[in-house]
Amino acid sequence: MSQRRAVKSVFPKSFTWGCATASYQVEGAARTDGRGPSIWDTFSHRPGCVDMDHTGDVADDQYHRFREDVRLMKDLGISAYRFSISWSRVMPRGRGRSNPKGWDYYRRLADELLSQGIQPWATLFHWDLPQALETDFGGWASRSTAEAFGDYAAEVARHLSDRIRHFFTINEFSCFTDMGYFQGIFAPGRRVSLQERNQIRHHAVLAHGLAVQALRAQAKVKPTVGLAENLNVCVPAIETPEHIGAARKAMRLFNAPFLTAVMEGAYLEDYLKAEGGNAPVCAEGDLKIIGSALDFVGLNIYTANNVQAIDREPGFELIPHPESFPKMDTHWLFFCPQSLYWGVRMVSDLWKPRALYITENGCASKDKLTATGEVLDTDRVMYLRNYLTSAQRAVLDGYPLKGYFLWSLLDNFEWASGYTKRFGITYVNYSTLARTPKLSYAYYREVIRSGAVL
Ligand code: PNW
Repeated sequence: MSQRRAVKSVFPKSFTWGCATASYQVEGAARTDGRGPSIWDTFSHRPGCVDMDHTGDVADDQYHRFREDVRLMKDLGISAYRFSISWSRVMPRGRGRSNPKGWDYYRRLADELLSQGIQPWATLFHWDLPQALETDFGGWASRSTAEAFGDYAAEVARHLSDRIRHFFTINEFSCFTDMGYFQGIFAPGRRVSLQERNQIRHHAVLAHGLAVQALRAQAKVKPTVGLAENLNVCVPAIETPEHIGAARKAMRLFNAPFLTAVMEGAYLEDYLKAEGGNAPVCAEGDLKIIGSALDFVGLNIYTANNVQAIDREPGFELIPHPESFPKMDTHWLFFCPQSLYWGVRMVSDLWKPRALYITENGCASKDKLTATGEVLDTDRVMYLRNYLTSAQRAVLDGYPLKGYFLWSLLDNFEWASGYTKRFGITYVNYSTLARTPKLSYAYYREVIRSGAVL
């Protein structure tokens, strides 16, 4: 065929296409303009905690280069940018004194986005807890941190809700609670007991609920409030009613401490029974706060677990990934495109949220610059094509999937892996901080332009 075939749009015009990042991973400027230290500054500066002892001191320097990055977004054609607010940049000790220069930065960023027709979507907490709260209270081990988070959310609403309408309270509960305080592989790198782990989880979901209420109470214009959760997605090993039912049951239980509690305003009996004497202690009214109604639910989905039905209790079984299961360039990132469809479908069927967004999806690849200065990441294009096809299936089935945010706009500080893992659709040279759009950037631009998977 000599002529270019017109592609039929599948995603509606109103579909939100975006990219996501997080403060500590991209901003840099760690000691600039009065920013206080966070637990990730402390952790990354402790030898041996992060690969190659990399830190977020400079990262992508988005703090100084945000105009260039907004241009990249504009050329890409996205209509929304998901970024996070560094709590210790705006409140250096986590509570009390505010830092005007910190608020100014997020105002400048929001204004630049809006001037280019891009909606700012702000996450209040993407793991960079102010160090002072860790030092003074033991961080998330204390209920005081949840309360401080509610107060901080009220401050965010007061300072930024005139220009930012979309808010995520918290990003990914399990990563900063379990991985930070129980496994100790993320900041603050502690290894607490099972009871403390469960209490920390409780403080995290409580903080989310307090923030939902504070944002609504203090916002100048009615905000849209949700969260971004990397739920444990269960896909049926085979798409039969039997296995689908088993996967749904598994999903509700595996997410019991976090998303299930948030959506149901209750802890499952099975979760409490399994934890026994280590179950979290709740104050009166906590669960009602945790279950505060949301405007939308954001799902960070990269991979999934296969589940099959069995004819003994509990009726389902998780199938471990065989050694030969294909993976992207990270040990946990199994290639499982149907996770987007099943994540959306299961959450819809279980809890009927008003709206759903994929708030993160993407992969790490071993990207290399060619001699001519290109990055031809065909593996990431393959990943995105398959995952987006799966998102498209959810839209075609009529599930309320309203948008998709790709992780990430730029290569950035990948937590304990430092800069060794690249998740961007734009390549960052960490010596010069030059940005080079990859092949996957061009691919995503075409998907956005045509409203269909190509
Ligand atoms: C998410 N896991 O983290 C985060 O929200 C991002 O900040 C991060 O850069 C991105 O995904 C890529 O990793 C995750 O072990 C970290 O399954 C670990 C896991 C999942 C998500």
